[in-house]
Amino acid sequence: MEKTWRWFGAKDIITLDMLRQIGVEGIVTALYDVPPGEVWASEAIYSLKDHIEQAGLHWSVVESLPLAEEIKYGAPERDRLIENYKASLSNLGKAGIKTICYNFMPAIDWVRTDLHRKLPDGTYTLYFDKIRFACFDCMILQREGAEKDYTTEELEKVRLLYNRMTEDEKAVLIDTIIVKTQGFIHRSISDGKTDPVQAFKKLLQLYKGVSKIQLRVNLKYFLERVIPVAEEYGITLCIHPDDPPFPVFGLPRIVTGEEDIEWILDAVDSPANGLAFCTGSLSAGIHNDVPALACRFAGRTGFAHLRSTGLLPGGDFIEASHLEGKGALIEVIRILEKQRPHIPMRVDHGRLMLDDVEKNHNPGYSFYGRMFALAQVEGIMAVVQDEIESGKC
Ligand code: DNO
Repeated sequence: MEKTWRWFGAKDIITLDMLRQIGVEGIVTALYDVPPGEVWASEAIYSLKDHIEQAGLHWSVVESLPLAEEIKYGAPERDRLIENYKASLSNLGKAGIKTICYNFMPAIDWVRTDLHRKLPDGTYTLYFDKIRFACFDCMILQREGAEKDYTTEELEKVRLLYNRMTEDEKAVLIDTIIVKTQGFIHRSISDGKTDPVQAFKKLLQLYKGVSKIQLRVNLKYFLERVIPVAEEYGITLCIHPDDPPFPVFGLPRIVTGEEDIEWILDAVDSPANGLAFCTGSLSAGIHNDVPALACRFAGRTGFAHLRSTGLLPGGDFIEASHLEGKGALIEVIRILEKQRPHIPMRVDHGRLMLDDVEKNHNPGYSFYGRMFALAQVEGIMAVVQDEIESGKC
């Protein structure tokens, strides 16, 4: 697979020159300044593409070409927004960028409750703590009916936690769940001037009455219109699994495991309708056997995100080392290297280690931590290559 790296544009303190030195081959990036729903203009695409090429690299993957919420909850304006999406796709296609990642998570992208969980070796990782999450949901957000989603025992723990939390700790939890993890990936709740909890409540309101079935219907409506454009340009549009792959905030989730993925790929049965195989997101679902999913869907996988998680008692999960955990990267890499040797893959997330700790990296997107993980993944890839060449697998 091609070794790619998520790079956040010219303002990223991790420069393209640094990436060349650590063996990165392709860049995963986006026009981060364009709000979801607006057209990505050809000039802006070419300018970023040239900038990347001048550094001796190439723009391999767009992550993400984000969808306006209106497309997801099915507002009347969606047709105009889908036309804009099609225009962006064709501008990308004309510029030769053929792998495009997106997601269909309503209102909130990935969810974590702790961005600095200290490990025994002194490094830090990302963490999802179910009780801290429930505490935000029930006590801070005060979502209507939230209590129904938790057991009596969990709610008791939530109350105890809330009562001993300081105002500063509450502010950090809010910032972690709906601001810091969202702002850098095109989300609306990134403006420090607005009240994030109120803004998030409004966003949730948009999905009132949108069931899982309706959300699927809205995805199909979108795919039926955009996939023909992707086909015309040889683009693979790759849907990213929900992170985590279970319902949060009472919102429907439609990319959580085998049945969902099968449904999506069948909804518009075209190679242009593909999957971003994220071992990390999928592994956080107790119901998922990640290598089995890789076997099943390798043929429609256009992009891979490699990381792993460990599931813990009580519904928590931790982002594990890339060599451990339920992501089973050794097996998944063996499957993908055999069946999809040319697709781009990127190491997803990394620990905070060494000089990373002082830097203000986007959550999960450290330099040394990701470089370390890339080296681990490269090692696995080299062993698998050897197995394939020598006929051992
Ligand atoms: C966070 C990621 C997300 C994901 C996008 C894909 O690190 O899980 O940013 O890549 O949602 O569309």
